[in-house]
Amino acid sequence: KSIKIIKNRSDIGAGTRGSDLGIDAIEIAAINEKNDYFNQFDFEDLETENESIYNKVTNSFAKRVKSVYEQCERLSTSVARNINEGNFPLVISGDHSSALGTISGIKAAHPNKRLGVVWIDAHADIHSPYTSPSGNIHGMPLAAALADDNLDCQINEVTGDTEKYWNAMKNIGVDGAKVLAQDVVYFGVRDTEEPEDKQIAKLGIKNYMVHEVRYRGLETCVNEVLDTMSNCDMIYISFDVDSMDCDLISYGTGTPVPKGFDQHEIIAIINQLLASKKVASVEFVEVNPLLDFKGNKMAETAFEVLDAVTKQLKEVL
Ligand code: DIR
Ligand code: MN
Ligand code: MN
Ligand code: MN
Repeated sequence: KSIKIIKNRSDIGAGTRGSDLGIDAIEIAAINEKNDYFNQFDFEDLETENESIYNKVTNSFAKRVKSVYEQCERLSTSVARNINEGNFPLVISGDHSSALGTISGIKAAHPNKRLGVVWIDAHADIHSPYTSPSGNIHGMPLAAALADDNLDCQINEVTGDTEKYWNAMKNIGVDGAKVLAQDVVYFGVRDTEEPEDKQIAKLGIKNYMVHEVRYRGLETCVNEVLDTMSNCDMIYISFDVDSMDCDLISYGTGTPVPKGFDQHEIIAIINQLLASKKVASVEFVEVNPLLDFKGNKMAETAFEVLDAVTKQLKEVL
């Protein structure tokens, strides 16, 4: 298998612009340390519709939902095609709404295989338009992948195009749920809203918090994850850079949160998961260089992770 980089330059699911520039910021980080990483692999640069639509907010409970839906479709199609061609899709995206596209593409390529999802993030991203306080779809990809709207906690009245395109999102790649709640685990979630807390408790999704990973040992925790996912045929890893500690690393992301992981912990988590040889795709999201007051520090750190993870990938593919 060979690695295929998929560049998905879209920021329309976030509340702040600029995560679409994260891909270039990561490339520049590589170039500045004279690492020719981005010349080593084939890549695809997905089409986007960022500029024309960003300021037209018409669906306030799921902002820009038609375009997010279309972008997830593009990514899903690319991921599915690459998997079918025998490539390993290494996805670099802007905002995290993209994760629905990647997950959908994996399932489209292997509809009968069971998928586990490891979500490394400060946020749970399990809102639906019915519960979202912000209407930003980067807070919703996991709910779409689970095809669960959490109507028990409904606060918004969702109608018209918002409802139509949200329902369409749940059917990208394959119809309905792409993953079971029992096959999802979080790492580092520490900034949630109440409807998310209730949903996580109801669905019984395990969250390996930063302090738990440190006191129990990272290897023990990841082994436990692989154990609970022993019935999964494949695993998808979603790495939101805000899972890292904003004070320690950088504020170069849309919603920075303190008290997160450092980059070495992230590398260790991902590389131990990769060693299982079950990982079908890894995705990097939410680097926003426009918000980085330490220069390009977030992208440099994301590249440090990308480079280390790629070395492990080359070993296991
Ligand atoms: C918040 C922030 N939970 C929301 N979410 C995310 O707007 O739904 N930030 N995903 O990265
Ligand atoms: Mn996220
Ligand atoms: Mn996040
Ligand atoms: Mn939040």
